[in-house]
Amino acid sequence: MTKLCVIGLGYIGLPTASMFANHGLQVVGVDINPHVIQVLQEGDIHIEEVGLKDFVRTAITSGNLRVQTTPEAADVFIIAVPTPIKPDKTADMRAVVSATEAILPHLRKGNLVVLESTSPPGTTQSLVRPILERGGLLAGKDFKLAYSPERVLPGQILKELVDNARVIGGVDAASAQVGSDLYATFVKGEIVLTTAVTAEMVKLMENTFRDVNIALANEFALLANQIDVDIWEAIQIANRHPRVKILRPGPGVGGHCIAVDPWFLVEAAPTCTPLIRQARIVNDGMPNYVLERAQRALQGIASPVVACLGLTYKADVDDIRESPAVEVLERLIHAGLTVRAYDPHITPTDAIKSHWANSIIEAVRDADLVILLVDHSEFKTLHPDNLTGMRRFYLLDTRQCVDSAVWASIAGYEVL
Ligand code: SAJ
Repeated sequence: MTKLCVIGLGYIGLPTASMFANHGLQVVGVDINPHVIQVLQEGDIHIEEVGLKDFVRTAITSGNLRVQTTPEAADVFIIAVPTPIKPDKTADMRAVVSATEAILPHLRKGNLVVLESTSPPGTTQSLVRPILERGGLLAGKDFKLAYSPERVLPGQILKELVDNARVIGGVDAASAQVGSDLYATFVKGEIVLTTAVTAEMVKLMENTFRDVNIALANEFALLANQIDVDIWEAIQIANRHPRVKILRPGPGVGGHCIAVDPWFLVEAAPTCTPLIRQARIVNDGMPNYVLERAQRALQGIASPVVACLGLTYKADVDDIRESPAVEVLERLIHAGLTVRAYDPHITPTDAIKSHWANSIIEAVRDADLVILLVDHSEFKTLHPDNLTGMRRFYLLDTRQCVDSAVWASIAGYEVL
């Protein structure tokens, strides 16, 4: 029986640890946050993800998954800790460093260490490897070392963990092979073997591809607004071309991945990445554009009240990290407007509490403008009749969320 130690029990580590456990492996899940461990031990989870609560509970009650705050000896160590971005747009690798250092006292001959955290190219070889070799064991010779990025979509993690193709990059071919054998425990998609640095680059390229394409859609939206074209209709028609697939414009790109990862490529080679940098700038500019559109819609209104519907970074998740919707909210407040916000997927943080409404009705009461910032399922059926109590009827839909067939003829409805 292989014993695993998974360091980091967040959006990736927790499903991964549970997945291995539910496939019969002995797993120790480690998180430095005692609150996370307590919540898990009480049979709950600290994040929202479809089907995850029952999945984790099954893993824990089977006895195959134990959770604790420190690592212990195991055959395999998986590092799945956050790699956020610093204010200067370079990667903050402190969690990877401390997770690797925490493994070091337990590292034995024959172990496999896999880094899953999204990381700048070269991290496995140049950052993780030297730390692990401090104890005298050599990567490739005494223990195996590989990089295998997670590529799952929040909202579909349990499905994509199994079905997606998986890339495993080793510091040598044997490390990649042992890593592949491990993930074959549950991965049904193709498992592709390569070098560690290629696997790191692949992960960053995927998210950068999406970021650049969303930036193009956003730029089209700005342009369409200036020349009075309905961007959604234009995209729909353009996408009938067999080789065109324009993504969806919106209030910006959020989440812990796509808004962050392209910067790791810019950091690696600033002079060859102007397009990647510019795409980030375009997407980061969208919350301000939403503010401008809101101000335009509110022109001439004294002491306007704005209702924001949706604060998460995208639909049907509870994650507000890097959320453009939160940034729009902050900008509206900063601009001196009275703002109320509602999101059915979150409990308000302290920063948001004073602007919080407990329902759509409460949020829109006496408002002069409603801005739809996230296309949550709950908002898709929003009907003009639900917006009763507004002082002035006006909806700005930044996500093409509501049914435009119902709304198009209604005065006071506009899309991004
Ligand atoms: N967005 C748009 N327009 C679109 C698509 C997305 O504005 O057409 C916005 C979303 O609203 C959101 C942001 O982009 O704010 C990112 O959302 P997303 O659904 O594109 O991606 P994430 O961040 O939830 O997950 C991505 C995925 N990467 C790719 O699709 C290439 C996922 O597979 C990765 O595993 C994940 O990043 C990650 O962890 O890196």
